[in-house]
Amino acid sequence: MEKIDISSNIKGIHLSSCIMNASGALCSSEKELLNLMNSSSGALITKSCTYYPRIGNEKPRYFEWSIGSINSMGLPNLGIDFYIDFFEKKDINKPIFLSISGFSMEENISILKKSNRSSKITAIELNLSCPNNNIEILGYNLKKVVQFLTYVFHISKKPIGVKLPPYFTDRHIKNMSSILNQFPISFVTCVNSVPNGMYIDIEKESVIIRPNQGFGGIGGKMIKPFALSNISKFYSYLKKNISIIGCGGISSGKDIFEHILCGANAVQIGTKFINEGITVFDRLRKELIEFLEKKNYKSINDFKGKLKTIDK
Ligand code: RRO
Repeated sequence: MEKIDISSNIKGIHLSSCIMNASGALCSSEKELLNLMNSSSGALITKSCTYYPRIGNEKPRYFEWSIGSINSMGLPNLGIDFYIDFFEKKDINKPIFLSISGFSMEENISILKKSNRSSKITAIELNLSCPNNNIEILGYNLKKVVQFLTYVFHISKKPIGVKLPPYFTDRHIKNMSSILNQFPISFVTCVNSVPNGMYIDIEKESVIIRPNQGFGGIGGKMIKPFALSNISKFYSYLKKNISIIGCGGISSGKDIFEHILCGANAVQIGTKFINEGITVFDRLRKELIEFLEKKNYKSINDFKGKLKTIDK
């Protein structure tokens, strides 16, 4: 019998485990979604969807090495109608998050209207941070974020969260937080991949991915310090009724502990899920429980957001 409770609550949405997939990681097709539904993940999030299906960028568009991953997928997805129909026919045993990433305000509004009609979709994660669209990263344009969220909250009947890009200055996070604090946001997910990275194949003296001259979003182990700093800063600036979902560089139970210590309520697994497959959720769950046992913690609330600083 498990003594340790790793369940989580995201503004009233109950997750039996605080560990879920990251949008984009093995969550696009019917087979992948079924796999996730049958897994021990505490929730499921879809690949960011557009109104119409997209095949995405030319391959090679994803590469992984020992400490990171680079991608320029270009939003391959099956379109909103597929995701709504897929869940409509299923018995659902965990919260379903629909990630959306339309190319314009109008497209996002049309997607949101469709998702309103689905009783199976628990919440929406608005992707404000796709690094590979060849249009700007919305999360870096605070004026547009205000316009966008104003529209969204007029239209959507579902709980709404936002997936944010990594920020690199305190002021940027402070300003973004004061905007988010003005809306009835349920959660923020920190962070999407770090934009405009590059990996070089020195044998070929070439970039490693084809799209966008080889530039792409960086994920995996090497981005954990940026995920942790963003979670920690948002935790200090956001109203306490906005939950934080941590994402970035998790490959062990201890990494999850760090995300929660910084203030995350739940965590998403991207690169490591792609690398290890569906059993990653069982392994991480076990590792987290064993670590909490050693620490003598009974639930994630015992240490969430309690990161210490070093006194003078
Ligand atoms: O599909 C992508 O290229 C992609 C997206 Br929408 C995203 O949000 N983050 C990412 O690393 N790749």
